[in-house]
Amino acid sequence: MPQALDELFSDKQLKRDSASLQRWGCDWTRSFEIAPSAIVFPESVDEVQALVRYAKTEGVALVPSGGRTGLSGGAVASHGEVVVSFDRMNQILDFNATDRLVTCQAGVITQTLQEFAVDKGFFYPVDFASAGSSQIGGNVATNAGGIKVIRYGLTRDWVAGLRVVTGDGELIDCNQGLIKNATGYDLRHLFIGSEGTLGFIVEADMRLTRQPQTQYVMVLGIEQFGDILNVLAHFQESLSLSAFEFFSEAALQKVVAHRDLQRPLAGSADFYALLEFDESAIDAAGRSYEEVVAKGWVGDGVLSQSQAQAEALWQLREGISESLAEFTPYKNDLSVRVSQMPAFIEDVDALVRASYPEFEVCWYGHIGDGNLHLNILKPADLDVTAFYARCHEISPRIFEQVSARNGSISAEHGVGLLKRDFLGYTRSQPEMAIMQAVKKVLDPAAIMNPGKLLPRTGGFH
Ligand code: 2HG
Ligand code: ZN
Repeated sequence: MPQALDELFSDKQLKRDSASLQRWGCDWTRSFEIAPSAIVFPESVDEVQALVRYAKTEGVALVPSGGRTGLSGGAVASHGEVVVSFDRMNQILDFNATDRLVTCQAGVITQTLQEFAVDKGFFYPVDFASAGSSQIGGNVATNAGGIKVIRYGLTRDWVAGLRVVTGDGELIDCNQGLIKNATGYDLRHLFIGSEGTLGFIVEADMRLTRQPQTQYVMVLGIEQFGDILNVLAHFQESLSLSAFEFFSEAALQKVVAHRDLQRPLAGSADFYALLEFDESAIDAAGRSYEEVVAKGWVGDGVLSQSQAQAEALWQLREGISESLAEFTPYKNDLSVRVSQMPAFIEDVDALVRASYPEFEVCWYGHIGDGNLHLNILKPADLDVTAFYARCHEISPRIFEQVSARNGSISAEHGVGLLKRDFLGYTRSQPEMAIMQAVKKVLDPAAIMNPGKLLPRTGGFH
């Protein structure tokens, strides 16, 4: 390890012990080698700039690290990289009620921003199960989505300004928190979702909105996969939903066992939909419920009677991912247009049944915005490498279905290492060539999260 890191950072900002390397060198994926050479904890933008300039001169690869809750290996350091943790840049720097803007350092935890907004009488609406550990910088770098996208959109929609340190060590201020700014290329959007491959986000101006009404949650039991979308369309005819999530009985069983939760309904169904809506929509939701039951799409349902029950019902959906971790799942995070979803689900379901007869498969996700999570569970007696090899054999066939419907092989989890070699199923060759050319401009020494996102084909990175 070059001596200079010790000169750039104090003892408390630099770790090289093996427990720390293992802890900060990975995300929630469990299939990649974890082998960083050091972890650094900058405390200021100046320190990030100095580090990047040093890394560029010395040819040291850097891996940015937020809350490490990613599911695609975007924050994994497998090749002796220096991990750049934003844990010590975790302050809210500014708030302006007129602008409805909060300026966050990259390491602010998502939930801290959500709570700060509520304290100020506002609302930060992007939400997901890992909000308690994920960081704003990571959310922006992966354009995180989550459970409220049908009402509030993605992280991208809440970023008003970004300060970014490029691979040259330059600090650039993108969009200055403005609403209107018609001065050419909006570089802010280039960095959103770039997974640290173009620059490191050091500060973000995040937009807030008004607090919503009290939310109610309904869970419905549905037998036919295809009817889930009929139910969605039917409810949307008469009310605005804040969320429309689904999960299969197999997924429900896992989360109920893992968190020791109550099942939502007296009986069971093959699938469940979870809907959330404003208090003022309760009557419309009740009428829609009667109608979807009458149509035979829904067998039974439950409506939250209290905030505590609404939260308990949400746990049935939000706890699924964590409950599957012990099965070393192979994760698919697919999206197509909502209109394409029924045919897409039918094709993927048939393919999965035929391809993985020996594996348990859990379906769940944000079906209201066209996003499916398909987790294939490793049988206890199969070795991880053999399991992943088998999944990698089948993945291209699933991705062909995605491609045929102009969908995405990574709706919200990012590309990282896990999906990198499959990027061509969603992005065209000319697009990938442009992405590589852009990377070369912003990261000429190829030190910013190298090997992530962009395929290695073409001899670049
Ligand atoms: C969710 O929606 C997360 O729960 C995780 O995006 C999905 O674990 C997954 O596959
Ligand atoms: Zn998700």
